[in-house]
Amino acid sequence: MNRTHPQRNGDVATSGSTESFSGKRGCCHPCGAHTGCTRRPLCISVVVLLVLVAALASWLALALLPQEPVNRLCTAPNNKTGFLCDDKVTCVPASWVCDSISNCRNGEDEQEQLCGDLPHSLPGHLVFYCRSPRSWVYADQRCTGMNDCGDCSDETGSLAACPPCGQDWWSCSPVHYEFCSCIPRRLCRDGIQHCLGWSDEFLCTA
Ligand SMILES: [Ca+2]
Ligand SMILES: [Ca+2]
Repeated sequence: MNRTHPQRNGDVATSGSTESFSGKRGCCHPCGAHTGCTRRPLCISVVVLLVLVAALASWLALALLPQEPVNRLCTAPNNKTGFLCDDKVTCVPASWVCDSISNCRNGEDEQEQLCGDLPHSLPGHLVFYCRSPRSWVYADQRCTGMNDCGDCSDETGSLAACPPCGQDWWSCSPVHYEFCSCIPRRLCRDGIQHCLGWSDEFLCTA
């Protein structure tokens, strides 16, 4: 009698069960019992592809998240409005930003993104808009005693809202264009008229 016995190295159908086949070969487990050994590279490829897709999705999610704007507001020496450098320590006076001199260690006060379209490319806190249309000065030029706007709107009136003349200044109507409502006391009693009513020469005390 000729009987056909199952072949030891046969395929799944002739070996009797997939489990015994897999156990002997020691492969194909990651993708399930019904896959053949010849698919193992395919299993690995699928896993690698999934990992890549997950990584790409994560990167895209991070890239598309709205970036938190860096808060650059700080107070520079002499209580001036300033620009905070990346080191989070150095505070550059507003008027030092975009002056073609790098004042932050990495030059972030001069970068194109900041200086490419003045004053619109500047953070709002660095800019003071004068009363005259399209005129602006840096925020730290407001209330300095000097007429930076040209129409004194950075020194007098409701836009600037400056405090009265400081102790180093004398209040009067200046003769010279460079001042607005105060002159430096060092100009008092120097023999030269600086106030319309001559108060700098007759009333001012240095
Ligand atoms: Ca600068
Ligand atoms: Ca000024």
